[in-house]
Amino acid sequence: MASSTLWFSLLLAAASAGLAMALWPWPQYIQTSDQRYALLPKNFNFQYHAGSAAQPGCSVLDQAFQRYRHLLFNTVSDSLTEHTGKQYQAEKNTLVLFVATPGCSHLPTLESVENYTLTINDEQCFLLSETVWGALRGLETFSQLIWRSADGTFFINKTDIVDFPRFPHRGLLLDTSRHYLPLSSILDTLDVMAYNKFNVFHWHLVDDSSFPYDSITFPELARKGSYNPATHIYTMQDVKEVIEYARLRGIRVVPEFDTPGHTLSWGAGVPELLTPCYSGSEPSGTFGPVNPILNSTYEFMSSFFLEVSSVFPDFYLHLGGDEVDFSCWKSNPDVQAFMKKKGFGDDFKQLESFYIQMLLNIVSAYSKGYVVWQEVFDNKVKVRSDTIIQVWREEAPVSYLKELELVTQAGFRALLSAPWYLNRISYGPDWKTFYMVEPLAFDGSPEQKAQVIGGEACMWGEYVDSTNLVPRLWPRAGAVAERLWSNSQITDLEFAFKRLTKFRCELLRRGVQAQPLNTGYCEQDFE
Ligand code: CP6
Repeated sequence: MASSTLWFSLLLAAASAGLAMALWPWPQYIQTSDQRYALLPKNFNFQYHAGSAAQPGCSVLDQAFQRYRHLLFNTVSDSLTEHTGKQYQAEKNTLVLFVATPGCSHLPTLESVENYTLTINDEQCFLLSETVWGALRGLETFSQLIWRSADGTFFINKTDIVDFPRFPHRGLLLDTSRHYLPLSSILDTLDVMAYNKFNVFHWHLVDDSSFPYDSITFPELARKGSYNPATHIYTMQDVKEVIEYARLRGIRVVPEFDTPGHTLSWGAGVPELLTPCYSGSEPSGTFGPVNPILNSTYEFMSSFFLEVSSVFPDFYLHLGGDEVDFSCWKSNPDVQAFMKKKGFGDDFKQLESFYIQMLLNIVSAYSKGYVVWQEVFDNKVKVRSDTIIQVWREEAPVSYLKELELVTQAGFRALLSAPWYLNRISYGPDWKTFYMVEPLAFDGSPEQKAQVIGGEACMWGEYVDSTNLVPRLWPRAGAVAERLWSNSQITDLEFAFKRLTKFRCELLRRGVQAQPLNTGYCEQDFE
């Protein structure tokens, strides 16, 4: 790690150039200078180095070249490209890529290496990475380095960047149950995630409100449980499209099928799945969490998760386990009898543990790893040692930092979400509180800290649909993206504010309706 003196001199070098200031998230090491090179859109191209493991035909990079060419130069009208006829001594019209290891048709994983180096000097304009995923991150950085002068000429400054993520799991949660999000909203979000170097789409697909996932094995789930089975569902084709669109951007799709709580919408499509609640000695007609006392429940879960395990290729599934309301279980005489038989007394956490353990065993048998919400850990469910615990509660039963300490002390890997609720809005610059979170500011050994694999910004959907999703996400989610990518020393709010303001203008230029951070305007004109 650079000493802090060197650190700040690098920052100042970049700041004085004034141009790299729009970089978001900030790279690990950067050296820039005032020396600049012109780029001519009609001559510009991306090239694979002859020795690169990736070559033409590599879908991930071929398509990325097309996207970035479009992003960079599509606004250029012919009159501008042909423009003044000025000759520039120093032109840079080729970015050469060298990818060290093959793998263009793979999926990104938690273990994917995203490192890259970007070198722009008199000799070369060169992007070096170990994997195609690193190349994608480097292409995004490259696109953020290019700027336009008043007469419309494109420039890039002499720059050296060595970059890699601080955390390997940098996620964004979207909730498509409380409100259905059209496929286009999801795909558009994946684009902007890539601009921010997010690499995990946590798809909270279903919940109490609706069940939009169109299961092949159990078509009644969406037919009866979605808001509208003709329009408000995700077909198998939609799901495949999301996964491939994400892959091409180096983003993993981790689907969440939350049980045993948050499952009301499952009830319509699967008779007997939910626990009937009682008032006195009579069923009240309402239903609670998944019924943990029936064999049929586990038979259903086996079939359902068999399908889910094959539809979603990521190694990890999110199995939920949060906010289980015990009142319905308590009211049900059959559940009470089951508790007695099992010797659980009146400790409903033990019943919850029983259910979760059954479920985890089912999913383990499908060779999947899993992520669960923190209650599964808090309630002392026996889980595999490679389980990932997602910390979402801000204070209770302990502060989120204390929870990270406990989870990692117990040897589990952890993900942090508690301080990063994008759905929660307040007057003023709340991005600063997201930004100033330090995920490793808990007492623990270096080994414990290494168990924090990252975090996720969450957009719960109770008050969000496609009308307000984009401005509520961006640029605020960017604060989380930088915290999870950049060096822990990058905490200067003024520096962040300047860059995030520019980055927001760049998002507008790219067609993203990102909300303003404060008063002001954007220099560039945009459609
Ligand atoms: N939905 C589900 C939610 C929340 C959770 N699970 C939630 C509740 C309160 C806050 C944040 C998130 N809306 N299914 C908890 C993980 Cl503050």
